[in-house]
Amino acid sequence: TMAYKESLASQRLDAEQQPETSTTTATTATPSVKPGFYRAVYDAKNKDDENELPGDLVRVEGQPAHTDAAVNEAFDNVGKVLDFYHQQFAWKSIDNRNMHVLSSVHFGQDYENAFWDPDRMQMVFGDGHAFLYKFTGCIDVIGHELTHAITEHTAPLEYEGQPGALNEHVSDVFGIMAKQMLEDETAEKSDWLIGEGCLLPDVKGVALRSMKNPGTAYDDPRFGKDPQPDHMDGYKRGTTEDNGGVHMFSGIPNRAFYLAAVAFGGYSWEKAGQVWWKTMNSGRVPPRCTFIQFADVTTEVAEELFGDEGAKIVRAAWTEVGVVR
Ligand code: ASN
Ligand code: ZN
Ligand code: CA
Repeated sequence: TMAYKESLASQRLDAEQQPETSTTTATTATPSVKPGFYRAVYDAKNKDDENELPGDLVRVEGQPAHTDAAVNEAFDNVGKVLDFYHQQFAWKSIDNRNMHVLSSVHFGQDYENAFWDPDRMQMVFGDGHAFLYKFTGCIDVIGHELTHAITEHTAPLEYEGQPGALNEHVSDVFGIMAKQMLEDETAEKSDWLIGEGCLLPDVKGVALRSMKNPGTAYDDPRFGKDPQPDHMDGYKRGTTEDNGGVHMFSGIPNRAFYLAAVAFGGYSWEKAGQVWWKTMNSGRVPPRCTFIQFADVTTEVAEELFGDEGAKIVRAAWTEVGVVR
């Protein structure tokens, strides 16, 4: 029922401002400094053609709220995700150079998806129809899509098979942390649901995905059951659909992140999130990274940041989902 983009191509991005490297690890205590973000929201006017994107410009930085709720939701939630990345990881916008963030709302007729368009370098949101809606209202969905763009600048994981599932996983990891920061929830307290609020009210389910319990997000006679396995026992090679099941097998690393975050305790972005962020910026994640390689790098980085105890926590999480022994 859901259409997926074919692939995420790597791309070069033009910088808006002077390059600035930052190695600072921010914490919750760091005050929010407006680092010069620039958001623009467009109305795609329900046209289905990607060639007509972005559409009509309706709201840019500094302008007051529009009459269209989807426009304001996209604008506000993009701002919250940019604040999250800046506060926790000292990262400026998509490319760390304050690249403008473009979003188009009302794409297509009854279009049930949201995606990062790598060719046009913008986010695109449909209105949904029978199963899903209100993508712009979910900060974790916006965080997920924006993270696809950021991943191209940190460790561009090929959008196919295991690296593709890791690409999906990383988008869920940073999407859920943006939501957890907004809701001031610790790892323990969080629901770990992606796209809670995006399922139409009559759908039997709670969200698009569950990072805590993959495979349990929905089960509806009309749309089927959440297909995510929560362990390598459920991993199948050779799936051609969905670029080799990138949205399916991301459940396995997702649960590992959840387990690590809860074991570390406190807010997810303080320990587990720092490990995953440093991993993506380590230069040790190749484009065709496998689950095992990713588990190894996160474990190494956990050791570097949090010593033996940190490495033990991360290793145990990957062991529990069957990626390593
Ligand atoms: N919402 C999906 C995603 O971000 C759309 C896609 O497959 N590109 O992964
Ligand atoms: Zn995605
Ligand atoms: Ca909730």
